[in-house]
Amino acid sequence: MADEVVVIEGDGIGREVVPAAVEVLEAFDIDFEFVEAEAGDAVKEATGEALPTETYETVADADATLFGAAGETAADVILPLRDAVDSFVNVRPAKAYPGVDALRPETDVVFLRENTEGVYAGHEDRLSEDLSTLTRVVTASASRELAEYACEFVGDGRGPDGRDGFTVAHKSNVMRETDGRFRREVLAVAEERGVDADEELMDAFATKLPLDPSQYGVVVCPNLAGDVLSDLAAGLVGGLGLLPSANVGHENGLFEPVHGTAPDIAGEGIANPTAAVLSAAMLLEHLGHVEEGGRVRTAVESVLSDGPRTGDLGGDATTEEVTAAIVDRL
Ligand code: GGG
Repeated sequence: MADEVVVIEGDGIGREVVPAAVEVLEAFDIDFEFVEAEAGDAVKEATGEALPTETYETVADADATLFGAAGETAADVILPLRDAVDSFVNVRPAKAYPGVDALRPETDVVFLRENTEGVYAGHEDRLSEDLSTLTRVVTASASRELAEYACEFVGDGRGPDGRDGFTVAHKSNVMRETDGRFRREVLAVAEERGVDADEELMDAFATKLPLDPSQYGVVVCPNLAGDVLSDLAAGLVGGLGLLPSANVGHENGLFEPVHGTAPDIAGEGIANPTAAVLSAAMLLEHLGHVEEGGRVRTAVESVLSDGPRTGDLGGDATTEEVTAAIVDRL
């Protein structure tokens, strides 16, 4: 039976990098059924809805989704899409590749970001003209589920260099109840599973990561912290054009570059397709096409090493030229 993959380009450079990733997927002799769906600013302008119900249901029923980025409507699109695939963890690898001018070439870190709650979950209220509030939800069940995943992740050798432990980043010295619960549950699961886990206050982590990224491998963190810290790591490896992500659910998954719509370069055909193509590699692996996913990574690494590169990496190649080079080296 064909793997049903929903393709949502979204806005801005999503319209350029997602077709590049699809081109890479199409290069394999795999029976994919691609289903196009819409989300983001453009569909909101046309229909009044940033995430049409039809898109949500199509994503929920599919095997996997490849998503680009949403602009002003990001909050109305990204969180519900993650919910549609029942995602509990956002996996974000930040790796410095040979040939890329990275601030910290020794960086090889995978962030495992809690994906359903925390301050990022959108429980906000405007109580008056002067007062807005946010309710932060942290549950033992979501923290433990993330920790179970982290234990399996490192246990399977999926951490950088096969590292077999992880670091929990939190701020439990101040947010004693919420981050305190998160920290306690994650560390408890690690202990129950016999997995090495150490901990770092997230502000200290933000200082120590750029100073010496080699001391970190897999980093487990709350939702917003994962968003911010992975962007920090992007700055160490050569920019956001290089970071893919996987929103992993129990069966389904949503795969998207970490970057947004990049309105400054959208429409020019010069966006770096690497993050989207590496997200497609994660999609392949999620669907069990592990060998093909590995081939995509190898081809991407080869092109980054000595192939054409886009402007963000100091080159002048177009999205199409980089994509063609990747496909050529599969
Ligand atoms: N590619 C998804 C996207 O739109 N990224 C930009 C963004 O705002 N991301 C926030 C998030 O991943 O939670």
